[in-house]
Amino acid sequence: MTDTIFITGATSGFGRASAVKFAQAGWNVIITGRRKERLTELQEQLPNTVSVHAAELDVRDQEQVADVVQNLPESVRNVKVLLNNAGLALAPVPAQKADLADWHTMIDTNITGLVNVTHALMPTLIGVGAGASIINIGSVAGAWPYPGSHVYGASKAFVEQFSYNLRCDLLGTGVRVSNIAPGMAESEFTLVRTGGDTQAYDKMYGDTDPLQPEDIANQVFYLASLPDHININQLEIMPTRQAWSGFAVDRDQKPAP
Ligand code: NDP
Ligand code: 8X3
Repeated sequence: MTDTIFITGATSGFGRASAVKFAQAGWNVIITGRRKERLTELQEQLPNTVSVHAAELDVRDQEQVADVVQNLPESVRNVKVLLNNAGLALAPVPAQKADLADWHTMIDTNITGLVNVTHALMPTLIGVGAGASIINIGSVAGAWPYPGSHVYGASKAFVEQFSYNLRCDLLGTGVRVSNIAPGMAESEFTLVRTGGDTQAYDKMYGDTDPLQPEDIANQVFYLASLPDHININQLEIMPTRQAWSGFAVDRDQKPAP
């Protein structure tokens, strides 16, 4: 039987690149996201030698998640890999200037949405057993604090700990759980975070070599293709040209802005 991957946030970035990677490798793919036209466009580009099922899905909507999972066509019902990728950062400002609505949107998407989809698909994954995987997309922001990360980084810390905790409970089922924690990667992420600021996009990704969505897709595929007895708990990945900075110190004499 052909293996199937269920991808959240397949309309852009890592999710889209993963759909392409897995479909080209002969997997059936379930592509989901809110933007229907993007799903249609992607579906048309994927090889017709595999089953591709596109479903409009807002991961925040628990009923919609249940509906999509319950109504999967027979050809893609036996989901072997869940890629919990849908997510976003908002409010690139200090916490004290952030909009509370943006905080709620990040929590609803990065935490509640991921939990919704995981809960809905766990029985299927347990049914598949050995070799099945939940692959969560966390972030370096879940482990390393930086200004302006506030709720975004905290939501990704949830993803990391949830991944580890799931492993404890799924022990004995054969289902693997991994957290991928990428650093800077070029996608629509910064456009979403800044409300469409193309200058911020150019500043973020220009004059350096960020990770590309295909780099993350390759890691997702690597995890899914490992022998059944291997579980990589966490993969933290940065561009070679990204590293950490020093501690910040509040001084009486402020440097000129
Ligand atoms: P993109 O903005 O390119 O893609 C984000 C995807 O998430 C889109 O397909 C979007 O689809 C989907 N999405 C957002 N909100 C929802 C929702 N409510 N319901 C369903 N889908 C949703 O960004 P990336 O590919 O970079 O981001 C993918 C993941 O990687 C995110 O979890 C992000 O936090 C994480 N990440 C990104 C890094 C980076 O530097 N780019 C680094 C570390 C982690 P649609 O709008 O159509 O619903
Ligand atoms: C996205 C990476 O460094 O912008 O999760 O937080 S970062």
